[in-house]
Amino acid sequence: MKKFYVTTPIYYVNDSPHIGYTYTTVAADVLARWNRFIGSPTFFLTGTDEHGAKILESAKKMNREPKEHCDAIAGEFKSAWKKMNISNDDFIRTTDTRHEQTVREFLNKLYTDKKIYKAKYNGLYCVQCERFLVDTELEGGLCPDHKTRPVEQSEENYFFKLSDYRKKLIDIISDGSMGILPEGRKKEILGKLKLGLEDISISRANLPWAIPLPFDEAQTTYVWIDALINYISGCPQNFWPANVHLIGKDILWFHSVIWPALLLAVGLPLPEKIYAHGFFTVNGQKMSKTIGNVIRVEELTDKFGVDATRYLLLSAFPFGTDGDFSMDGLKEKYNSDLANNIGNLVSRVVTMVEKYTEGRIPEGQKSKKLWNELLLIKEHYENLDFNKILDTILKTVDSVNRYIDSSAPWKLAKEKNSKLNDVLSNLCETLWVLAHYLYPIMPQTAQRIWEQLGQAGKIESSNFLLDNKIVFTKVGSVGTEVGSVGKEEIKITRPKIPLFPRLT
Ligand code: ME8
Repeated sequence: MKKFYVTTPIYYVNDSPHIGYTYTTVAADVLARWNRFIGSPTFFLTGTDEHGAKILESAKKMNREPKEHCDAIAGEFKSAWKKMNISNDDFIRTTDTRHEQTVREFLNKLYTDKKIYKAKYNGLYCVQCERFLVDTELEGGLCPDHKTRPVEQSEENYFFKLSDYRKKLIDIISDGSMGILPEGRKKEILGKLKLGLEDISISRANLPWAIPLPFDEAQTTYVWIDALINYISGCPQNFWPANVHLIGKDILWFHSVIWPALLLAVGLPLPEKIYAHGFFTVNGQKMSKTIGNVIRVEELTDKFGVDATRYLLLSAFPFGTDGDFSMDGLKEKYNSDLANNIGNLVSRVVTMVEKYTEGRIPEGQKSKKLWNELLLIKEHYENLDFNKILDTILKTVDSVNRYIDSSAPWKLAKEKNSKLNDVLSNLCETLWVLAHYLYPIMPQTAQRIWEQLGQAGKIESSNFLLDNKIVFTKVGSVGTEVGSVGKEEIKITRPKIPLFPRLT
């Protein structure tokens, strides 16, 4: 089975975690959970970006020592991810000794292989972006993203020979040997590369809060070079190259141009895919501290619960595109997709089995595979097409609800018609399969459905996604004693609390 290594950006510790970071991290978690479920050896890395002028400024503002500040915010990220049920295998911090050591080795290799040279540089630096801006990017002299005036910097720095890699980058991006997704982003990067590529400064002369260059301690490492190397320093043996670097579109240039060029320069394999998702606004406005519309993770989890928040983030708009969030929109989606659709289906089926067959999953004719379409989801996961995944799930739930309406089990029960068993057994199987496909997105919900179907243990130990066999296991058995649909011992239980209580 092919290994799977997925990463998120490492987030700046200038601010507490908000739903922008949660968006990317949940998406990466869904991919990691899916890959583990289908049996791939999986490694999922996230972490925090802790050096540079921006972090130093934010520490000063909060009257904290830089490291103390980083510890506090990195701790907030860790607990936010725990709360969101994020299954990262490691959490890398750029202040970790293991990371600093890797950065030194990486830079030393570039230096000894003569991929770095010293030169004078004059430029306009935006601390919030942590990069130099060129004149054509400015709007009225200001950074277009942060609306702040960049500062003029003139110093002697070390430069990486980025321009040497222009042709090679164009080739590997054009022929798809390093994937950039969605397709539109690939075109955007190729377009820019065709215009030219300049060398970049990789060090700073007067910035103490950064990793000193191993070959010239008077200079420190540029924060972006430091940060990108986290994907190597946090990667266990045999997992490189990354299969997916999941990022927002704001940092695509760094990941699709600078990062692969650095890897080519040190002779390491390139990531398989870089996926840049869209950016979202809140009620039509950019999420920012100044506007005061930053949504914290807890605001969503307090209202909707963890699983629903994961679902709502991924379903609000197509993954690769920009979109807008509004609390009203999220609530509407919660009620329609989760309370009325998925939650209601589970409750309908479980209630009928309890009422008509005393909680036993009956044996019946499998006349109809209601869940056939769910099998297509595998391909959507491979393409990171979260929208198609969710659409397929909702379509299936819709058609199962229609199947219930048309087969009217309540009538069959009244008539003591033996077809009732066929219908109920079909429905139980469908919920069983559905729970598997819901698991990566809503792991706790999937587990609850699993338990309501009378299944013991953890749903993630099920083999269904490997062998497509439905095997209902008797509660209390130790894994070897398996039953099939119809075993009397399997009792399904109606939950005391609905999966998704309706919000008013
Ligand atoms: O750029 N919509 O970190 P960062 C969607 N440290 N995604 C959003 C978002 C929004 N409104 N706001 C933030 C950095 N994000 C560097 C990365 S990696 C080697 C170094 C997400 O704290 C999105 O994933 O500014 C975006 O790319 C990332 O947060 C930027 O996080």
